[in-house]
Amino acid sequence: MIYNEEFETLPRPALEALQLKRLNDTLSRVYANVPFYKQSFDKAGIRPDSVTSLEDLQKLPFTYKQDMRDSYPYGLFAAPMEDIVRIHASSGTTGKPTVVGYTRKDIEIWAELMARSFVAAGAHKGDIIHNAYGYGLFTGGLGAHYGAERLGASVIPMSGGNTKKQIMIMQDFGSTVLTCTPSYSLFLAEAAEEEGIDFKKLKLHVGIFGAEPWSEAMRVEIEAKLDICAIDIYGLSEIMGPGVAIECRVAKKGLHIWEDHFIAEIIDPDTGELLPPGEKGELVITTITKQGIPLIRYRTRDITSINYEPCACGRTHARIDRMSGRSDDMLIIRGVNVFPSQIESILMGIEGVEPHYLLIVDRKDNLDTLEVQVEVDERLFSDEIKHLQTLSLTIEKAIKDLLGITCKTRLVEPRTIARSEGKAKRVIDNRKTV
Ligand code: DLL
Repeated sequence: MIYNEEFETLPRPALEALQLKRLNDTLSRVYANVPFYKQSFDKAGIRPDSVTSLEDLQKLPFTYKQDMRDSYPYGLFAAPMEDIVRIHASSGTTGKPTVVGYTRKDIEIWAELMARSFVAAGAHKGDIIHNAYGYGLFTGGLGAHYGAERLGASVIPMSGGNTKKQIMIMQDFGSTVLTCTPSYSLFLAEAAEEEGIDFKKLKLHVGIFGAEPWSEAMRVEIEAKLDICAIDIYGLSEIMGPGVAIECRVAKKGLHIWEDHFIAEIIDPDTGELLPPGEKGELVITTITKQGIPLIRYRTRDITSINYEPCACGRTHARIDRMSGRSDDMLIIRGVNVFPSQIESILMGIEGVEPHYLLIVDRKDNLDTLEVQVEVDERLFSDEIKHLQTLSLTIEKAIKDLLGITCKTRLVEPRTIARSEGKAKRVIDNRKTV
């Protein structure tokens, strides 16, 4: 089944012509309405009307997460605030989040692209969609919610957490589709087992999992434990939220990126050069229909490759490979984006803490864990133990308050953490991904 047969199966020449037209409209709009883009195009000597082919896109400068941070909160918006009907945000490299705004039309397009994504994953109107992505500033919850309603399915707005209740609802309400992070799906399965509930007896037939990296091995495990088909969905708040790309259930080989709304390029992250199909590099996305905050050549930092071969499902939109990592140091811990520098600035603001630390990320019982090892002032070690305990709690609370993640701290004596002569190794990530 295909949700929007006309657009999802457009022959490539027509699709590319549509992309060029929409690109030109977007370029004119950002040039006229966003001072940042006017300046950056002027600096590069480019006028919007000098872009006459999709190849010309390569002449345009990139947009970075830093540019969004520099224009915090609304500086890159291309529509007036009275036309913005929704605001979402995700973590940036400082305490300030990256802010995005949607016009009514943006929300409608997002709902349609999520509805397309649900159908590509094998969901349909009669499904009961159990949505355990978080509702709030994070785009996961509301993105999936609007898409499920657009499809005409029954959506259960569970949001994250409250695991026992999730299982009860899934069982009693007869949920047929599960949407959450892949790690949470395994956690749900284990929690169900502890409750003596056989997950395989639930009515679920498909899970639509994303927001964090996961591997093919993890898919095999999820499919076996939950007895469902596990589909990979990709997205990022800067570009829209969930539903930028999704695997189709028919081929389950690569994620179709909705090319009538986004132009994808794969570049060498070091040189910025365009790479040919099949080669791994950084995904760069240009939005071509967004009104609230259109982005030109946005550096996602996600590493993948692109494939334009026809797909067995009949969709003509290119497929990107499962994300195999990031070209920056962003970590995703229980779905929350975290930069080591954020933890560093929290630590450095706490009395008695030395500037040497190590973050150890692991996955236990299918949930991400974070241990923060940090050196503390020598005098604290000769002090009473309760002072160390208080300091640990202070650090854990500050990280929870500012970043929203739970961690364990391990205070160590000065000179315990290995020093490095080059780049300091701040993170040990023991989670298995690809
Ligand atoms: O995670 C949007 C989303 C919600 C996607 C629900 C899918 C499902 P952000 O919080 O802005 O948005 O984080 C975006 O998460 O740049 C990737 O590094 C990572 N990511 C998202 N989906 C996947 C995936 C949402 N399927 C960042 N595989 C992105 C690997 C993913 N990484």
